[in-house]
Amino acid sequence: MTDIITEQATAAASGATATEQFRNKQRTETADADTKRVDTLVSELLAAARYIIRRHKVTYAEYDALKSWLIQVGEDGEWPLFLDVWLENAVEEVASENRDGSKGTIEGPYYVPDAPILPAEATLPMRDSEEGTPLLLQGQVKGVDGTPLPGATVDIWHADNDGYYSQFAPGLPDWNLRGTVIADDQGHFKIHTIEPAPYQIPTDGSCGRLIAAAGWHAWRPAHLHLKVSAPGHQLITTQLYFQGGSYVKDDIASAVKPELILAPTPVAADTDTDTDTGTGTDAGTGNEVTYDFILDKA
Ligand code: MBD
Ligand code: FE
Repeated sequence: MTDIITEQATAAASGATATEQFRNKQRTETADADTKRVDTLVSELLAAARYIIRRHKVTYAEYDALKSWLIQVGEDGEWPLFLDVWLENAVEEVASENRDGSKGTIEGPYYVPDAPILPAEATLPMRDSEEGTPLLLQGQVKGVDGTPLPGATVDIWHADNDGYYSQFAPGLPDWNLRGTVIADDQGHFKIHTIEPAPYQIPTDGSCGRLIAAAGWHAWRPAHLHLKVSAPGHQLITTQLYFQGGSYVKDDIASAVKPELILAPTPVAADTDTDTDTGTGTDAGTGNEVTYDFILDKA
């Protein structure tokens, strides 16, 4: 890297990081290798593909285009992105169908575990010059019966005002806009951050080529990602969106649910008497919103 050329965000660079993060991930349950289950799932998947080939009379040129595209997805490291954008929503739907608590949604490819531990009221790590409308997200973690949950944690990560995630785009501090907030003994938390911008799938990689070839758009609405947990309760992985924002009704990853749309309001101005001193403490400083998380028992 030279000190003159600014590194650009590339599909291959963010894909390589997403692939590495996925390999490091420790799932609590590992998929069992039951022969019958593998036989059923793979046989049905292949049967569906053969059905489509026959129904649409797929040509050798198209078959070769598919082969070269699939090879390229791997070379770009974009399997995590591809799968999380176009398939994870169905997996999440199945996984959460018996839950009574708050809605979850997909995790996506950009979670990094072990973000800095922060107190119940905290500002996420961010640059001195961090752009974006300040946002205060506050709330309480509770059980389905309404009991406050002591010992809850709210792990939060989101894109910046340009739509970039730290560790997946160059030039951002490692833990920018990522933190593990430890709620207080009543499950309360107050997180100061900035509102993220919508996220665009990289246009220079295989997923971008597919989107262009199919005439789709490449966008996810602005969103906050969260993992909320408490002792004795099921962890929920979720996202929160912003009412009226671009792509809320047209998310390429089909991960928006009505219960996950926030309507933040401007922070009330101070009630001090020095309203005309221009010190900046009187004007409303961005937006605030309250959102409680309800967790099912483990
Ligand atoms: C994201 O930021 C995201 O949340 C998902 C699900 C897929 C790609 C990028
Ligand atoms: Fe995201």
